[in-house]
Amino acid sequence: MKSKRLNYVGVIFGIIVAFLLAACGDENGGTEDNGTTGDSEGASDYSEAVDYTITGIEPGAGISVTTEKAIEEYDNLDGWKVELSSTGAMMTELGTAIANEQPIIITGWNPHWMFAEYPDMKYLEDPKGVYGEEEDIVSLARIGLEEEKPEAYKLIEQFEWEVEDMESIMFEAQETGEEIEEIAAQWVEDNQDKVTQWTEGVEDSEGVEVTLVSTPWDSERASSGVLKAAMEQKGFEVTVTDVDVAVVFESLATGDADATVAAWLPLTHSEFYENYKEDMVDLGPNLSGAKIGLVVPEYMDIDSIEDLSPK
Ligand code: PBE
Repeated sequence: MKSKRLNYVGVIFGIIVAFLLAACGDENGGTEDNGTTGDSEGASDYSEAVDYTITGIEPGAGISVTTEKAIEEYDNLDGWKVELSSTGAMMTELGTAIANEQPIIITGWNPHWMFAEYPDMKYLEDPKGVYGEEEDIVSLARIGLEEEKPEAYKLIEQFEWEVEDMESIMFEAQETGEEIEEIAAQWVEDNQDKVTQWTEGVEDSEGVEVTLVSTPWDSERASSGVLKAAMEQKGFEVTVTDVDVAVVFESLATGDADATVAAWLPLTHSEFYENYKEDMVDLGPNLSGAKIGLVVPEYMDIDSIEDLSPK
């Protein structure tokens, strides 16, 4: 009697366990059916494989600040970090990863030659919009420049070009190994039709000194180099100084520099811009269609920042 009862309990227990297992199995089966299990397993593999690390650039860059913000804003980036070193180091790590088909997540942007060198890369979707949409590269002047050096102010305000123009200089520098500033000066020689538009109505200004502040990335070495060469045609004596993003904004606010053509807005440099915008003059975009974000090789089977897994 006793053993029969135990048996009965055992059978009931067995049925419950079997039922639970079946239910779990069903759940797994369900997710496998719509394909998301495969994806999220892949994503956690990638996340672990990159050691929950985004490969970044210089600590002072706008994209570095923005990436710290992304790590805070996305719950699924809990425990992640961004490794900050230099653009050169990031490009070397990217090259090695791609050569070995290993996963890597970098802080990427356009215009840059990275997409020409490695065409099979993609921006991860950014549903929270931390990296914004399209960025402009904006010209800013110190307060008082318009009154003190009106011809310089006018030329800088009229300076405007296209992504393709900037890229052509960056690619040529990348391919030939020549200095960007030299190629930029040559570009000005070869593109007088554009230069004439920038210098329209600007009087010759022999010996007028202008100090431009810029950042050390190829994109801004190209634009500052082009503007310098164009201004020199009108007799200006132009100095370009490459500094940290923070110093670009500080030196305009204090009046130590005349102008910059290196501000990425509305997002990349917003932290710096918001601090100082009352103390400088916004001359509008000199280039539209720039972009920043997290970039991965196409062979990584993820599409969105939200496909990554927390540590
Ligand atoms: N960048 C290139 C810079 C601006 C130019 C996107 C790396 C940055 O501040 O992030």
